[in-house]
Amino acid sequence: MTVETKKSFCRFCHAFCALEVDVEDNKVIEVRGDASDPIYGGYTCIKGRQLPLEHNHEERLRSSMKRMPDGTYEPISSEQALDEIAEKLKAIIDESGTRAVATYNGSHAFCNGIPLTFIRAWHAGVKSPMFFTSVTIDQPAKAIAGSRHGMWMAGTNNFADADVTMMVGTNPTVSMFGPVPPFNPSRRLNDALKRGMKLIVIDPRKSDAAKKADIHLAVKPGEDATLLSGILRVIFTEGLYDGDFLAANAEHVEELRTSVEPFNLDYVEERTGVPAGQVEAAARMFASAPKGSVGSGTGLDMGPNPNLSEHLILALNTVCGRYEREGDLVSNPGAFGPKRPFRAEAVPPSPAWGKGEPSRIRGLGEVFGEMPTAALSDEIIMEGDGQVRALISVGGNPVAAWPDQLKTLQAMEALDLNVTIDIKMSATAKTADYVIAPKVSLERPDITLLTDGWYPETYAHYTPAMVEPEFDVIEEWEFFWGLAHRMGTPININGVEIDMENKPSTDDVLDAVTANSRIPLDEIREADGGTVFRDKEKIFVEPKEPGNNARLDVGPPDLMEELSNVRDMEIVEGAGYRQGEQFTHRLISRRLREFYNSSGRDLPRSLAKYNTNPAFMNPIDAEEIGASEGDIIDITSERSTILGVVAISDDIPSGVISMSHSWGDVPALDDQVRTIGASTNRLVNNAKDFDPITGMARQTAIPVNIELSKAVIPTS
Ligand SMILES: Nc1nc2c(c(=O)[nH]1)N[C@H]1C(S)=C(S)[C@@H](COP(=O)(O)OP(=O)(O)OC[C@H]3O[C@@H](n4cnc5c(=O)[nH]c(N)nc54)[C@H](O)[C@@H]3O)O[C@H]1N2
Ligand SMILES: Nc1nc2c(c(=O)[nH]1)N[C@H]1C(S)=C(S)[C@@H](COP(=O)(O)OP(=O)(O)OC[C@H]3O[C@@H](n4cnc5c(=O)[nH]c(N)nc54)[C@H](O)[C@@H]3O)O[C@H]1N2
Ligand code: SF4
Ligand SMILES: [Mo]
Repeated sequence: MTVETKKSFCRFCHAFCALEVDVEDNKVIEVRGDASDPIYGGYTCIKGRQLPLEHNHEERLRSSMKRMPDGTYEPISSEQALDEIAEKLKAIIDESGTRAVATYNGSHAFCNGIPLTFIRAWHAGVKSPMFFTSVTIDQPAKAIAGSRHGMWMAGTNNFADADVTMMVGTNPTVSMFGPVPPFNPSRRLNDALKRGMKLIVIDPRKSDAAKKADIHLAVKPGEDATLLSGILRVIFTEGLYDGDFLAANAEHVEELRTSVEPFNLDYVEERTGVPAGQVEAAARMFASAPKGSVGSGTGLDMGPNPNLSEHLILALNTVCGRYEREGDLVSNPGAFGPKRPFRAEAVPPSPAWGKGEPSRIRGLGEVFGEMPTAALSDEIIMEGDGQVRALISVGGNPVAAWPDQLKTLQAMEALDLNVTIDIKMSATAKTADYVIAPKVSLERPDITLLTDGWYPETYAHYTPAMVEPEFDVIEEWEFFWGLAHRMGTPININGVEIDMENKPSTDDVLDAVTANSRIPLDEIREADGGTVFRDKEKIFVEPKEPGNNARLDVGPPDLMEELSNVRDMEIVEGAGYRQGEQFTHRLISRRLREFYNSSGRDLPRSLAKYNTNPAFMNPIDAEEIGASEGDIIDITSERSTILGVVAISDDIPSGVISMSHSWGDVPALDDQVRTIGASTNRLVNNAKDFDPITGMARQTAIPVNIELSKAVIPTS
């Protein structure tokens, strides 16, 4: 058998690195970075290099599964599963209405060009508003803050020619996220530092990014709003702001200035642990550089006051005028998005909440057209009109990822119909009535839709399927098409009515998804591999439209009130938030290079690096509780206790535990912590300290106590 080499791209994570794929006998046998690719230049990571194993893994589901009355699973054909599930959905809708039917779309609905669009359209056809995604347990604050502050149509300054970059709670060279474009971000960051770009990192621990920073502000977890206010105060008092830009394009500047005024540096130092001199230096470094912006990640948006904190990020860019201006080159006008103008003007605030379907839980409701995932377990558990009775999870793992794991487990049990589409028997799949086996990435045609706007130039990649699986697996959209076909509901994508009698091909669906593309998909299909598309005429940022007086709102009254409440909080001894709370540590979230949320925990080369999610802690803290490397500790929040495997590290400050999320399983398996890890979401209380707009629970900076565990855990 000969080996054939074809071009494709990795979808183990959302970075979509360009690959060369060796195929033999309809089997993926090896992948390499495509060195000829103009954007990625051959980059891959340890996860992507294990793609062949992911495809051929012995534990991969090669058929869909149905739960039997005794709790075991038996294979079921996808057509039979669809018949049964469609029947059940129809019965539930007849009895309880369409609100009883929800979908949750996780990270692997995003690492794929079709599901989000297709499943939204399915919801529209079924008339169910209950569309949930992982975004609302991730960084919903970004969309909320943007909708309240407004956005700059031409975008913030590019990373490629930035003189300064500030990163808050993000670690781009590991996460492929944040202000560095996630295409070989290590190289991009190193190149930028070599050409003289200054880097400021705000992170409690010495993260990979912090190790490269000119200034690292090791903020006490969860105190970012205070620190960012301190930075803004320095910029105002020292006159380092862009007065012309503010006068022409912003409103409520005075309100912002007076609101940050009480955040004097003594106070900021006491509360955040960052020395006053460092706050000053960071503010000067950021504000005095001509170009460059601040961006944030999960470390900011999962903490307390996420919308306020994210607003302060936007305000910092606005106050320093860190936007592309009239005459600047638009380096990436996008391939798959529609043609649109790029003008040097504000897109005014338009709050992305308070409309649409109300949630029955905690006064929440729709945010930017989705329902809040942090309240979905309550929507399932709480009886009464509108109760969610059927859940279809797509490429997500609620038991691992949703805040408040014990409540999530209760919800999974309470469902009348629990379906998950997953490549393996995940912690969630083990609670499901049906597990639908999907194709894995290299088995499907796909496009670089998610990353379209992040490229430094207009770049796009269409890949055909590399191999055709010889067993009964279907794509996510095929599952939803199959349901709609049986339920008699329509699917309309970008004005294209999908044929509901004869199943279209994946390429037909991709055509519908990209119906409004600036660059036609057929042109992208013609290229072999990832390609940079250069416009015949360069596109430059146009002047503001005459008569347009839209302004960015840097100091909306409700947020200024929230900021004043933050300032009024008493500074608590130890790690609690409120007076009377007795906690010694704050547990913070982080990512590990070798895994993608709960994915990768079956890949040997990843497991050789970590076979658990260690509880990283400072040597002094370990000594204080008598713990050594590899010991088991109890980590206790006000919600629950989990076990953690100690890993001692000088990179973690005293008072902080740093742990990766989405590990572990159900409580009955806790004694396997050394090989399956622990669920940090069991420490999270989704009904306390939640964000009142998005429902976002506090998933980092969680107050905890630690002690050497009395649990007897086998060492291997
Ligand atoms: N405490 C705490 N909680 C967190 C976070 C945190 O930092 N701290 N992070 C949050 C964030 S940012 C996110 S995005 C969420 C993630 O939440 P989820 O997306 O719900 O969790 P994942 O573990 O990414 O789930 C992905 C699932 O998709 C499956 N899968 C892999 N490939 C495919 C495929 O090709 N098709 C299909 N159908 N399935 C596939 C995997 O086996 C896995 O079970 O978790 C959130 N939860
Ligand atoms: N290898 C790998 N890559 C991934 C993922 C993965 O699991 N593994 N997950 C993907 C997903 S779903 C997402 S959303 C992105 C997220 O991308 P990022 O947001 O960049 O995620 P992290 O790498 O966890 O970086 C968050 C940083 O915030 C810091 N932090 C924690 N708490 C606080 C705090 O209170 N304040 C401040 N200032 N910092 C804090 C942590 O120490 C950490 O260094 O990554 C994606 N990429
Ligand atoms: S960073 Fe790694 S996992 Fe993500 S797309 Fe690239 S090779 Fe795949
Ligand atoms: Mo995420």
